[in-house]
Amino acid sequence: SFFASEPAAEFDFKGYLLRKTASVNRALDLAVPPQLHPKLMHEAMRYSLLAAGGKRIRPILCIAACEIVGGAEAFAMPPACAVEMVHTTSLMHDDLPWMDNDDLRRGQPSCHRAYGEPLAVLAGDALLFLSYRHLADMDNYPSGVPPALILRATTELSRSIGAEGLAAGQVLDMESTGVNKPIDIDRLESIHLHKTAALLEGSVAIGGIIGGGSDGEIERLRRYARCIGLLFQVVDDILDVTKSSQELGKTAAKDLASDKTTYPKLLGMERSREFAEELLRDAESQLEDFDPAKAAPLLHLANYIAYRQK
Ligand code: GRG
Repeated sequence: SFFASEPAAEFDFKGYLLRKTASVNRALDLAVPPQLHPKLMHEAMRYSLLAAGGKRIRPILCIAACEIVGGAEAFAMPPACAVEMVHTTSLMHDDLPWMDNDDLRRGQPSCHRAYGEPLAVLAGDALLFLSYRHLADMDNYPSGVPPALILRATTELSRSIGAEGLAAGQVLDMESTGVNKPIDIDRLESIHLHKTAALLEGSVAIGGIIGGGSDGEIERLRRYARCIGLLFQVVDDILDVTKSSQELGKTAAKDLASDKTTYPKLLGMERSREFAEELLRDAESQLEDFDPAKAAPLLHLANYIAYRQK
């Protein structure tokens, strides 16, 4: 861990994560039924979404944002499932041979390795459209959620995925990859803001909207999410370097030779660590005006992203 001190542990963050992960997984399992026709397509959707589940950071952020403004978990569960479906689609497509070309995802064969490329595209598309249906269908909510809020949330989801969000981030990233394409810090930040931060921002903004948050509260949640989005990437880059130097020889040259621009390459390790600390402090400061008890999950989530070891 590269920070001086970690937050005091009065709040049972581990228990919180376990509880929320379990309820998100239950809801996702119900959201994509297994036995529908065409069978293989539903199997591929469930494979990527459920068989090798990820950390569920986005749905948990969505629920925590709903709760910090006073909303109940049940209100945030449909959008929480929707953002995880979108995230899963982006990974299924990102792994394809003409994108990142990854054979493995979360330790298992990537969707296109398990089901073939056409199905990885189409099952991903199906999951993406299911995300909208799941978010917009009033039947998925407890009674009393105003339809206008669901409409706002739908707009928000769309914004975080498309030409202002995820998809743009992937294009910016592709355009910046290659040994003869050195990029500067603003460009690197723009890639991460679109590719990673946009969906995190969408997740908390939607949680805040569905929970009935004020414009001011939602704006602070957005700033928080942009900070942790960048933080996620800076820490990722730092861990890449520390990992390489531990696995002496084998991968030590990998980072230097890779055509990927990273924060340590642009800023050096010392300044990258400082930047990570600044981002964590900034994220934390966005939570200051909320009730501390309600803010604990988002505070710990930011620290979890900062202090993680992989
Ligand atoms: C239109 C949905 C859509 C996608 C098309 C392929 C693509 C554009 C975008 C790819 C974006 C991408 C791969 C972003 C990476 C984001 C990221 C930080 C992934 C790792 O997230 P974690 O750590 O993963 O939350 P887990 O496995 O825990 O879910």
